[in-house]
Amino acid sequence: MTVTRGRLVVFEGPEGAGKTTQLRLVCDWLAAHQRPFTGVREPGGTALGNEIRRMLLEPGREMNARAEALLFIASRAELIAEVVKPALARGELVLADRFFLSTYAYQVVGRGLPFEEVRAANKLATAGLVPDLTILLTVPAAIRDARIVARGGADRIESAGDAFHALVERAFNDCADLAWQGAHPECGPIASIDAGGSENEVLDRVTSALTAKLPDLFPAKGDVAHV
Ligand code: Z5A
Repeated sequence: MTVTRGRLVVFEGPEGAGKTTQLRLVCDWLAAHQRPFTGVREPGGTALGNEIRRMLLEPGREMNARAEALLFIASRAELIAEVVKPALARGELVLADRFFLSTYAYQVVGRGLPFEEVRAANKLATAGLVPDLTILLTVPAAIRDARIVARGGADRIESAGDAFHALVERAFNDCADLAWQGAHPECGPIASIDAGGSENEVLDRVTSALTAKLPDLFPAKGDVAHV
């Protein structure tokens, strides 16, 4: 029997946009409907990746921007080889909390690293794997800041300063543009979602985008099962 390759759906956006919350809600629905899936987050998700995550996010650790980019990419290489590709080969849906779009926003635009070189390093890590869909959550900085304050704690990247985070936010906003997506095929299709409002209001928008792009996995409202 031939197993159809699974699909890779990525949740992206600046910190506090609600990626982790929405990914968890979609995973809850998949589990409740006995649909096989694998949920991962970056950086991390493997023994090596978790060690890299600790180094990358440790407050106060000094790190060159190039080393930082390569560590994010190394964590991705391990995650793809150890977890993502095997799950896709089993025909599973893989849901990822961040992927290359984050490296683009934080390291290329935020840190100012040369795009083509970072893109080449990422290609080495992913072996050409492209997301089937990226859900990009966008919400004004003031709302995100309030959510981050309510959550508490700040890691090394979150503490990088307002100018850095303004660049990152602008980079994520640029990705919503179709011309940008055409010039960045390694990112795959991106659906930009307004992440303002309650968790359930955002979930409604997320599931509409999932249904529009992946109707075989996420049936429309009124069909047998809907998120
Ligand atoms: N990074 C990078 O630089 N380069 C890369 O290539 C990659 C990553 C892959 C990972 O941190 C850091 O690494 C990240 C980017 C960088 N750093 N920054 N800055 P992480 O994995 O620890 O954290 P994060 O991805 O930034 O998560 P986050 O800050 O928690 O954001 P989120 O996942 O989008 O938000 P959330 O956890 O779902 O929600 C945050 C809070 O808001 C929480 O208390 C929720 O209960 C609340 N929330 C969520 N949704 C709502 C709504 N709708 N209403 C009200 N409150 C809400």
